[in-house]
Amino acid sequence: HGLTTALPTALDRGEFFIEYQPLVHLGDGSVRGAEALVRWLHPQHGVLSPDRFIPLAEHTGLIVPLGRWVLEQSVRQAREWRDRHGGEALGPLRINVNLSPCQLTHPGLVQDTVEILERTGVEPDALCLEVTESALIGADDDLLKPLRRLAEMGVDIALDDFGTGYSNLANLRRLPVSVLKLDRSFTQSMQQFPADPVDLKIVEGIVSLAHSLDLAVTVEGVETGAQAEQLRLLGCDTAQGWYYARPGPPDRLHELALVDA
Ligand code: G
Ligand code: G
Ligand code: MN
Ligand code: NA
Repeated sequence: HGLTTALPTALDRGEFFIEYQPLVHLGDGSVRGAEALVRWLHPQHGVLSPDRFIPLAEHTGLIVPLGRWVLEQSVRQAREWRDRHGGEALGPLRINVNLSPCQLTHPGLVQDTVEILERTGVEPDALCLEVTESALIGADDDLLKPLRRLAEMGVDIALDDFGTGYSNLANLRRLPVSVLKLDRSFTQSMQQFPADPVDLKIVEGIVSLAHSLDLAVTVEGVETGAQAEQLRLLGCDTAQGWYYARPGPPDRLHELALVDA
């Protein structure tokens, strides 16, 4: 239908834009970075969420140039935050960018990323690439090679939506990941305080395993202070969700970060 025909030219027309959702340190509440979330300002339909067009972009192959554009814009934005905000005490604000499985298999991924970091003067360790757990299930060495290269350079790799698929915990050891992003469903089960004892045990187990493998744990979808407190007590490191801020324009992130600087 309409979206399919409009998508190929949307990038050239400048119809995509990026919102940023803060990543907050659970220990001290400080803003440490943000996840980049792409939107499409469609001339007829208004703002479309990625769920509406990312699958289409993957299907048509546009995801490769679109993903490269998102990466470049987001890393430029991180550079701008660093220039304006400094962040000597906590380190520069970090930027998380989602990678679709098609980008993983595209041969230009490593070189594109290196070039973008060089052009912008952003350190690799200020960048985190998010890959879904399902994209890496059964991944062979060829698929993991580019991620390993990036990880060796200092880029963080996060396993997104962790815990939703058939998590193969033993498999974690061979993946070049340094962050687990715990799926929103775990946060939702922390609605009451105290939360369901079985869910508490599961999250406790995941956190303990992650930390023993030197992985940081980020939780998604935090909507209440009670959830944040529960997840902090369980040892989670970083949180993201409407309780802190909805995805928004880049200047808002800058303001949020300055408040507690
Ligand atoms: O904020 P929200 O509704 O917008 O995001 C919905 C989904 O879209 C999330 O699962 C997120 O991972 C995905 N997404 C957002 N931005 C990008 C992007 O730039 N590339 C890819 N591949 N996925 C994205
Ligand atoms: O990459 P990923 O699938 O995790 O993208 C995050 C998605 O979750 C986006 O659609 C974002 O808008 C949404 N989101 C972010 N914070 C919250 C929250 O606190 N509650 C809910 N229900 N959704 C959220
Ligand atoms: Mn994500
Ligand atoms: Na997610």
